[in-house]
Amino acid sequence: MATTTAAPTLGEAQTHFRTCTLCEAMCGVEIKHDGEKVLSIKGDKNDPFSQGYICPKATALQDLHEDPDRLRQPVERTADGWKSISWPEALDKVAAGIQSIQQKYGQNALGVYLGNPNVHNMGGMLTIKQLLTSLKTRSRFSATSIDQLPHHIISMHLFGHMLRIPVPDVNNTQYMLIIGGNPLASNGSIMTAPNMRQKLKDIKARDGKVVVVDPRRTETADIASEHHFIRPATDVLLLLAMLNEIYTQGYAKLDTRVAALAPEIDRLALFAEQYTPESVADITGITAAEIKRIVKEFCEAESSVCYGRMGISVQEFGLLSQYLSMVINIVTGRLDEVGGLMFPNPAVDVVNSSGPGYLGKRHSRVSNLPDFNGEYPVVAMADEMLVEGEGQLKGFVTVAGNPVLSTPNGEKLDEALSQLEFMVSLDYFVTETSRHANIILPPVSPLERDHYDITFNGFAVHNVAKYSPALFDKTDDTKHDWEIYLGLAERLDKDAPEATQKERAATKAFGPKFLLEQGLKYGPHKEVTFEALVENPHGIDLGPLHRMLPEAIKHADKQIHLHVDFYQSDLARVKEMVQQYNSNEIVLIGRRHVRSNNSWLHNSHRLVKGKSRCTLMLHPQTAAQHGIADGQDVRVTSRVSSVVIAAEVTDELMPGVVSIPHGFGHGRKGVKQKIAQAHAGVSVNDLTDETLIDQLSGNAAVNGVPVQLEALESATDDALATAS
Ligand SMILES: Nc1nc2c(c(=O)[nH]1)N[C@H]1C(S)=C(S)[C@@H](COP(=O)(O)OP(=O)(O)OC[C@H]3O[C@@H](n4cnc5c(=O)[nH]c(N)nc54)[C@H](O)[C@@H]3O)O[C@H]1N2
Ligand SMILES: Nc1nc2c(c(=O)[nH]1)N[C@H]1C(S)=C(S)[C@@H](COP(=O)(O)OP(=O)(O)OC[C@H]3O[C@@H](n4cnc5c(=O)[nH]c(N)nc54)[C@H](O)[C@@H]3O)O[C@H]1N2
Ligand code: SF4
Ligand SMILES: [Mo]
Repeated sequence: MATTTAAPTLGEAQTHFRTCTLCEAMCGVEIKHDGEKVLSIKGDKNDPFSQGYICPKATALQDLHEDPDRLRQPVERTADGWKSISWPEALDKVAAGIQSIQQKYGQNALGVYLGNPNVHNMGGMLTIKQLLTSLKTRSRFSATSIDQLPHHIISMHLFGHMLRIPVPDVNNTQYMLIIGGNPLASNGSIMTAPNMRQKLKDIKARDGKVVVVDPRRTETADIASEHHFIRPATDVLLLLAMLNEIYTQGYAKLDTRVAALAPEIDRLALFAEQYTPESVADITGITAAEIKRIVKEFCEAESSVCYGRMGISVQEFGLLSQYLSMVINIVTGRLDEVGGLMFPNPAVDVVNSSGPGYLGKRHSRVSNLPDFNGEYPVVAMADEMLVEGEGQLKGFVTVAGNPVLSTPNGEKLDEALSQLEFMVSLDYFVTETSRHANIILPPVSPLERDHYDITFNGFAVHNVAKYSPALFDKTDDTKHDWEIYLGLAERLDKDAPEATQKERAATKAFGPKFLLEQGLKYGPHKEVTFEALVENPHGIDLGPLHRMLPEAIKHADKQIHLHVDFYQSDLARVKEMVQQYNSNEIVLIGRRHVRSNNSWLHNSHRLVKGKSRCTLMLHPQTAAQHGIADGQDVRVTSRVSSVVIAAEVTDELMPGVVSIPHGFGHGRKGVKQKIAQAHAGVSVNDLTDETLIDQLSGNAAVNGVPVQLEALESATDDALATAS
């Protein structure tokens, strides 16, 4: 037992402090327990970072831990269904399965997909390279390419490392422009910031402004100073027009400390030359006068920051849009300044221990899409399995991922997975994806492992450090993710170099916290030792964000490389989009709800109870045009498939835009999550299109997907009247 109370006795209420690992916000939780069971989960008021804040999902830590559907033992798929097998047998069989594929078809015929929860897992983060090295395959994929890939490419280009990503200094800004992010539902992303509701209210309370640009009037928009609807995937035009206006009005500051670090800065004026606010108003849906006012207020505010998230990352111009957002921060003097976009200074700086990243060293076999840092885009995955020829994927490993629900054209991937010769999933559940596996290897629950946030301290809006021991000891017949990785690595890579063998042995003997200690030793805060972390169970406050340039730049010349030519080349695609734009098309976007977490917390009754959240949101005017009434079933059809889903008519959506949340679709045969199955919904990724991508980065484009709507049964006149 590793709790913060000494000599615990079973049955007695004790208190344990830890960091919630379910989303990026890193909230401190206070867990009352009796040594065996969780009694309550509350916010930890003494956590210097989250100060008592938690969201409704925190209780899911308990639900997940106790979930009877969660696997505790490896299972093997047999003709008579799933059968439990022992760990040694499971690991041996998986290793044999992988080796057999690679011997028969070559190393790269084995694919691997890493899902999102990997980055929330200390042991996983610190040891995943052991697994990846031992798999010896170049066919790697991850959720990055349906998420934050643009951020990595920009940071690699500009600052010399894919993980050197600046974040909004929300605690100090006087003007926050949020384009395509909904932190009130998501609790923030690439911006680790618990209690965004309070932080945004604070901006307004100090006479600042919060401005939201989003095709949906979101929970965040509701508490903002103002909200502007925008046609999905046209943000690139808004951002170009903003840049144009910044130069036209003489707001560009080219003599700042940071501008002096960017030799190409003089070339940026020409970038947006053709894109006046007037020229983009019709397509974006935002008037020229409004764009000009936003620019004026942004530039004249004491401090300001432009922040874009999923809404602009995961669409056809994801990389160029994020680049323009960064460029706007740079030319207005907001990068590396208080209240602007600033670099965190975490106690374990992963930038020190990983490569800078690279783009397009190789291209995917079938779709010829560029890899990033050794990973091909997820949109390429199904074709790599389905299209015959040398290098076709015949075996597959998924680690903490559910790509059938989370990546475009899920039905095609579903089909592709069913044709593999061998598949293994590291997952808690028999999911839409892992049901195709021959063997599922389940790790322990988040409450059974220790944690230091390797990833999200790097995106935190205030510098902190916190270590949480495991709350409950795991039993002997269960395994950590990292133990599974090592178990496979030992079997697959017996001849590994001595250094690798040594690291494996040490990790096995001391656990991944030995790697954490090393990370702390090489980090920038020498006072943050492992012992200091143990002595401060609520966490250590390392102070507000501060100027980090030029030291934070990893390029040898300590300069910001704007790569203007690379980004400017994408303007040809923008021009084409403008020429072909069809404003009558209905387009689909996604959404998140505060009680959701991608595809995998729908088996918690507390989180899914109440009215169904898997609905098609659409504006009354769009509904009326298609004869759709509130609650009526609608067939939504895209290039790839169609789904039937109930309409939720609401003026939250911009006319012409419809929204379906992702992560649902649990009705597929063979899934074993009873509560989720009872709230199955449909998968929006059965509509999203693997051929609709951001060509510059290879990132998926799940926002702005053209769809057709068809009301399934004629609605009554009464219902139609309420919809119009
Ligand atoms: N249309 C649309 N699609 C999207 C998005 C969108 O906005 N719209 N968002 C995208 C984004 S941002 C992301 S990050 C991806 C997520 O995509 P994925 O990572 O593929 O999917 P998740 O739903 O997070 O599934 C995680 C799986 O890991 C398991 N799991 C949870 N914790 C652990 C653990 O500690 N160890 C192991 N081994 N398994 C664990 C869960 O049971 C679950 O099956 O989805 C993307 N897909
Ligand atoms: N409750 C909850 N929290 C989560 C998650 C979850 O599933 N549930 N997932 C976690 C993960 S993995 C991530 S990556 C983060 C994501 O964090 P966020 O990016 O903050 O989350 P989203 O809700 O996807 O916000 C995207 C917003 O963009 C808008 N949008 C869609 N298309 C466009 C467009 O073309 N232009 C513009 N301007 N806006 C557009 C959507 O309406 C939406 O409001 O959330 C994390 N936190
Ligand atoms: S906001 Fe995120 S980290 Fe905080 S309690 Fe909710 S799920 Fe956990
Ligand atoms: Mo994500």
